Amino acid sequence: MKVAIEPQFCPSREEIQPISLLRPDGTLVDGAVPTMDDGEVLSALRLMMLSRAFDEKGFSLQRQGRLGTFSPVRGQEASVVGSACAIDPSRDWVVPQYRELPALLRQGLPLMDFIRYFMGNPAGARIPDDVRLLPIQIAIAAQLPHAVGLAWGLRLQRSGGVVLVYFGDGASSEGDFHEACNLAGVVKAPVVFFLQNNGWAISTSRSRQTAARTFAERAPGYGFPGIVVDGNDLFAVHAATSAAVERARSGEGPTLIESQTYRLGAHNTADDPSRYVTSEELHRREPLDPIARVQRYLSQRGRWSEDIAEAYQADVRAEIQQALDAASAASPPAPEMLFEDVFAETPARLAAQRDERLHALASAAMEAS
Ligand SMILES: Cc1ncc(C[n+]2csc(CCOP(=O)(O)OP(=O)(O)O)c2C)c(N)n1
Repeated sequence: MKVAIEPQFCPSREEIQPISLLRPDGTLVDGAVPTMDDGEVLSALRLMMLSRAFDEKGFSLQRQGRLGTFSPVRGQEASVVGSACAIDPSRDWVVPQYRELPALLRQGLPLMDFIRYFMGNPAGARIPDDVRLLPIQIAIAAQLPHAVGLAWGLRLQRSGGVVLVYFGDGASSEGDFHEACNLAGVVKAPVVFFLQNNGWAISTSRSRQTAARTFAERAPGYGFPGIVVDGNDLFAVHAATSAAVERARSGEGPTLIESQTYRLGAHNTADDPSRYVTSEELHRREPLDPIARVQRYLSQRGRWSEDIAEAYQADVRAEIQQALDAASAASPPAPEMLFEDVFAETPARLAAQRDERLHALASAAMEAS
């Protein structure tokens, strides 16, 4: 007799609707109750506006040669800020990729340090001891195994801390993503995998990244839940991340959140998106701007007006200028700083390289004088 072989696990064709609480017009979805009060929404909005203003300033500084290549957050502010506001910086950690400035600031990193980092000053790479943050990671997905190791360690120490790790849709195609998810599921690491699906990995579109309907549905294969959330909706992101943090803190293990957002600009200051994004597509996406959505919500509650918007704008610009002035006034990096802050104790071979370099610089200075 012939046995019919039917696979038990098949990709489903069913449409997945992302979790959404706040509509683009600023009204709440029926029955939705925000997990943030007005005061919290206003501080989240300020952080989103600061991030947007920094993107603009940073682009012009990069063009003047005062800042290195950096990746703007533009379009993803609700995704980054909504998630970052769901953790407790006094015990939880952020493990970033490279497009999460407001999450770094919320953890307590001084903006001046971020600027110094992008000015090429190693002093800016030194994270203050009381700031629970790992360094910016440029090697795609390499931060994911680190995040799981950190989370597992926090669990073994019974610290109650949770790790929020950021990465992109492109990063999810790397082997590190699989290894990290697999281990996290096995040891029930208290980690929230926060995948920002911004439509692009530089010029590779989301449709070229995976044949799966969503990125989040990979999670059950590792033994933990996945959530798809409207990443331009501050409240949905905050609520979903809060639930995942709660789950991790109570010992139930990881969650994979796919935040469906959109990169409203260039990949970084070296990119020209007009070569691969049509202006029609950008035009279609502009109304989804996460900042305008929160402002509409607050206006409807009588908590936002043009005057308040102007005051916030002036305030964030002043904060950025102050940090920029401080970073520019700080002493330029000394040559030996290149060799510092990598190892707790400098290995002999590195010390030898440092001494050789300093000796060469001193000889060159003597010859020039
Ligand atoms: C291991 C590795 N491979 C390739 C690159 C080059 N690279 C830099 S950014 C990027 C795209 C990453 O896309 P995604 O993970 O979706 O994040 P996004 O930049 O969209 O936030 C690539 C391939 C890299 N930095 N590291």
